[in-house]
Amino acid sequence: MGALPELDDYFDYPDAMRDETVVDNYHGVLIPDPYRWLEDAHSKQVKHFVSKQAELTESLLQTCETREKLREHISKLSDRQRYSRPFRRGNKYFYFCNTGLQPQSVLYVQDNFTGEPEVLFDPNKLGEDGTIALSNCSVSENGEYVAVGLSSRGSDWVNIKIIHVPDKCMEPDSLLWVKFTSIAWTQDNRGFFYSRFPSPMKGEEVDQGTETNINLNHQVYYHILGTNQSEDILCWKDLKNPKRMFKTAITEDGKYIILYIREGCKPMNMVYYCDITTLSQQLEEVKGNEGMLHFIKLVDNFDAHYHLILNNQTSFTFRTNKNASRYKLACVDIREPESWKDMIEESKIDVLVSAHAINNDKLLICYLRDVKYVLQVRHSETGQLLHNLSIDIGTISGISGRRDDSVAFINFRSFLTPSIIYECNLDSEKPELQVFRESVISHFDRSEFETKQVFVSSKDGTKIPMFIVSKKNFPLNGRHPALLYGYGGFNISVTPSLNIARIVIAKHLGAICAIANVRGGGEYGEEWHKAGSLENKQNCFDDFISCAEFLISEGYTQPKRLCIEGGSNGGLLVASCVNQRPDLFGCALAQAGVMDMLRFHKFTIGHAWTTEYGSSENEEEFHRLIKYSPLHNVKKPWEMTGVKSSQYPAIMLFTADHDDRVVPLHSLKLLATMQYVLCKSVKNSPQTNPIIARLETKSGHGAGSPTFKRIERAADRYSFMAKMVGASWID
Ligand code: X98
Repeated sequence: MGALPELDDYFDYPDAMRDETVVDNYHGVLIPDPYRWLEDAHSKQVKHFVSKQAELTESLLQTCETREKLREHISKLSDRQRYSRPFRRGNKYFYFCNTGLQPQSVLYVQDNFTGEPEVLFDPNKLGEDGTIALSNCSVSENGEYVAVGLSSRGSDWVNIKIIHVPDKCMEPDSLLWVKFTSIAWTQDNRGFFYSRFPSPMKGEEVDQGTETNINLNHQVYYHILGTNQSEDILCWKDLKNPKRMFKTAITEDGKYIILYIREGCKPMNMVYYCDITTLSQQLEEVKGNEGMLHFIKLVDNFDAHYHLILNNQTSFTFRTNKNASRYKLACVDIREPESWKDMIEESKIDVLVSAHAINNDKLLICYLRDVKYVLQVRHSETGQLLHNLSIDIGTISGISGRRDDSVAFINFRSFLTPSIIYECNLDSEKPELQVFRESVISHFDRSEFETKQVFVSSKDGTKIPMFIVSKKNFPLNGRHPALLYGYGGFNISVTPSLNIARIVIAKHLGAICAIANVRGGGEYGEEWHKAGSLENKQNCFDDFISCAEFLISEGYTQPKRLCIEGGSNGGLLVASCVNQRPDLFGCALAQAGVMDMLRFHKFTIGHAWTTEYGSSENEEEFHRLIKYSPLHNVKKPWEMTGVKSSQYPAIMLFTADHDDRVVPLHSLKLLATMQYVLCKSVKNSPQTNPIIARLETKSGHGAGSPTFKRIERAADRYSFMAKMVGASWID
């Protein structure tokens, strides 16, 4: 184990002007915002600030001894063939494959199941050094056309293009200003429904993905193949409720379009439907009078979440959390919309996380039991359990197959298992999982590692599950470097999954990697989610802190060797915990975090998160947010504790110029604030641990990031961690 760093050099952080005149009045409370100018990403001053910070960070990273070795080893273990599940449309099969280090995965097609695969679309050929990602892919019913959503430089914006499968050529159709969309083909293969926002006013366009303006007035359109986007038919909008978001699906029988309506990120939505057996005629009418499709309201309130699993004519089966925190399947005949019946009742312990209708009357059901997946075959009309399909401890990360397929393809992964794709014939008397494709990692011997799950008592006594991945047989001597990861929000469960970079740091830095399933996620259903949102948000931080304390008290590590990590909502988790317990950690990595809790709702899709956090526009919620908003709670620890040497852990914030999900201003403002409060405003500050930011270009919130960028980011992140917690390379 290496010595802890002695970072006596005072960092010469770039100057950042403080505009003391910017002060907001929130319900009578005055809150200064001296770095408001950092919100204008296009200004010269911000570009200058960003480039100076990037220079400083790079100069520090160059001193991190493990950076190159990490890059090399993560690269070596990433260099393996990775396949997606195949899926069938018409008589063709489609799948994605990445040979290893290709920036983006390539789309393949083959005639029938045993045909020779051919490249259908390779996003790597689109120039821009691998930063154009395929974010959506939807194939027409006859397998003749593929609508692909292309995202540039990590932005959430999507440009839909169409590929003609027989000649593999791109059609001239090009759909812009598309975001947060499904692509739902009608079964006549004539076109599809998609959702978009209004295009910006002339003169207001900037480099797509760098805007911060709020996304409002989502609308559903129907695009007819071979036409110009200006001719697309508006099918749904709701200008009276500009924050509502729409997603469409076509039932497998092709008879109905389902409109899901959400407002915010709560697992709650309305459901409307429209009989589209006479779609052509309806579209003509809609087009003529600029009206909308005639949708019928099935669920017209935001009481619960509903997702259609299957229909038999007018009998619809939904996965829902209506009066069922852990979800259930419920049926309704749409001719009697008031009369719902449970088909699979809520389990007393497990969360029903997904259901897929395959082979006519079979359902593949996934449950989550203490954060591990359980897979079952049930009857689609009675819900009766037919078979338990035994799987290892891990995650079912996806299932493909439809009612007219007898075979399902099932993706499995775990902490020490890269993706396995199973094939399961649901037509057989006793369906079994057979390995269809398995990703093999050379130079990786999983028997060197172990995974365990512990349950940590949080501040209020709630048991928090935590996975621990490490090399086998290490002594609990309290000296190991440790990485603790968490997310804690939006009903998102953090389930077992292989992370190559973490395997590398477990092996070569002797690190133990812990994954805390803090409240706010969906691990135990909606109750668990609610217990970590709105007025309960502090529970997330308490849980994470308790997990850190557990790692210390049980002899895994010690504060100076403990690094916490999280992204997005997890970036907020990390930054809040650092503010609340700066003494507990040696290093913190906060990626793309929501850091300004008073203003997040003003930018891009931030308004949708008020269902999780509340809003500073509401007085009661303002008082809650100000208590934990990372930007507003940076305090000098030596003043809080009276201990002169107390300081913040080493901190690396991460953001990217095309992150239009959590816009960069959050991290930039927090960075300037921390550098000022802890360092620049104090003569001979005790804060010698660095506070820096990795500011990426041509990148966004994370999705669609090319392989080489993922590798570089991980190497930078963990080489910084290694230096800060005193971990040296073990061969
Ligand atoms: C979002 O903000 C997700 C954004 N988003 C979507 C899609 N639909 C949405 C509908 C309503 C609200 C938000 C929606 O991406 C969507 C629809 C169809 C296809 C694809 C996407 N999320 C939160 C986030 O990114 C949590 C995860 C999803 N955050 C960043 C929360 C705080 C930090």
